Amino acid sequence: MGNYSVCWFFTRKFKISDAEPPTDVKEAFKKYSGDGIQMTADQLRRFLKEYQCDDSHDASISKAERIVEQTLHKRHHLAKLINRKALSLEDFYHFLFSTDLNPPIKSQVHQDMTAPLSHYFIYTGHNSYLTGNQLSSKCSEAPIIRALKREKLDELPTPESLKYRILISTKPPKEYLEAEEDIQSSSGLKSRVSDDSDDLIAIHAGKPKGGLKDALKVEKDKVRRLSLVEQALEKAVENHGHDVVRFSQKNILRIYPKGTRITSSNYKPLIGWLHGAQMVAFNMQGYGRSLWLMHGMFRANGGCGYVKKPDFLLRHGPKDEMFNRKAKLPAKTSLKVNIYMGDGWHLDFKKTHFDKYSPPDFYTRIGIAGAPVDKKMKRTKIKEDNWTPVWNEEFIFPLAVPELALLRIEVHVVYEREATHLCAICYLGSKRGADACAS
Ligand SMILES: [Ca+2]
Repeated sequence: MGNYSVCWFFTRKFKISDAEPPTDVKEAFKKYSGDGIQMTADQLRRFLKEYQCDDSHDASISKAERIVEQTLHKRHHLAKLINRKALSLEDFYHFLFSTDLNPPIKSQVHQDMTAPLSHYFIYTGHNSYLTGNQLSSKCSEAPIIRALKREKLDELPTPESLKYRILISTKPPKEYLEAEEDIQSSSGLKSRVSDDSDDLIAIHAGKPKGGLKDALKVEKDKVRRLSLVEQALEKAVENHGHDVVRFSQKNILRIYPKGTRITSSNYKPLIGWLHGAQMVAFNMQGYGRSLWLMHGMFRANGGCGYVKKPDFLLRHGPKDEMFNRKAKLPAKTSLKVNIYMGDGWHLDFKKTHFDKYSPPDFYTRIGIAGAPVDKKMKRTKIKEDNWTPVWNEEFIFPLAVPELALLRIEVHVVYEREATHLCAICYLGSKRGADACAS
């Protein structure tokens, strides 16, 4: 990592320095360890509860003991031989960096899963059987299996009642249509048990007859699923935003990528979510910022494939007012984020990957994807020639619609090769998510 050749006879030397823990980490260690030398399991438990706001049932002494043990085991291969049951500052710093032991968002379902399906955003793939682009790539079940492994794809009437089932959004099979023993339920949902005892559940897919306004009509005692291509949604929200939100309160609205996205690229998902669209269908085999937002969003609720829609999308005002994404709402809260440093990239990339003659120059872009009033991107300073950049910069984002705000963190290098981005995105739609990201 230290020497870079400039010419065949000349090399540039760069000091290799291990970044030390940020001041905030040192101060927290000092505060909770008491003596500033070792942090016991009980002291770590207090840190988790008070500082990390870990209010889960498992913020207990046994959890803290397990963390101490695992951290020591990871850092010191002979942990069993060292008779120590407490963390040093370095151990503590290592724990904070660990995505296994200190994940930014817990992989735990914590939202109510018993409301009707229309109350949820649902992780939805589009042409997920394609392995690459939309025209010439091969069909395979592998991308679907991969997508299912990434997030479970189950669905209908409540997520809870559909546990362990897979719902595929498609035209019903012929045998299903021919079957006479369909049971029409009062909600308009059809269900039938097929021979191999897999439940088939279908929602009537309403093809828009007449204008868009007609298609968005909410019918009494009947739920429908309406599919709109991305441009149709854009048009619909410009002219009938109010109707779109109302439709999606009771019915299922699916948005899908336009046909010209032959490279399996994706559209911006927020316009759909801000109008309550449950199924913002994506080319999961694609790549890029929109897909990162999609994955960030669905990490919110344990990666189960469902995220509860915020209440304001499910209700209307006394004069039938609906949520209006363009409204200039006042900030409800603000999010403070400290960007301390980056580490570990030298393990993933060759030392000349970004720049032949010197270590990379990293900077971070940070911001919010969400309602137009909250949307913002800022950036840190560029840290030149350092594989372990230390930024120590603070950012504050006022949020008017925190329920639908996603925190975007992207690390860039100034001399990019093949547009390499290193990225992390997480969702702030729940208190738990916001705490995790803010801490
Ligand atoms: Ca450089």
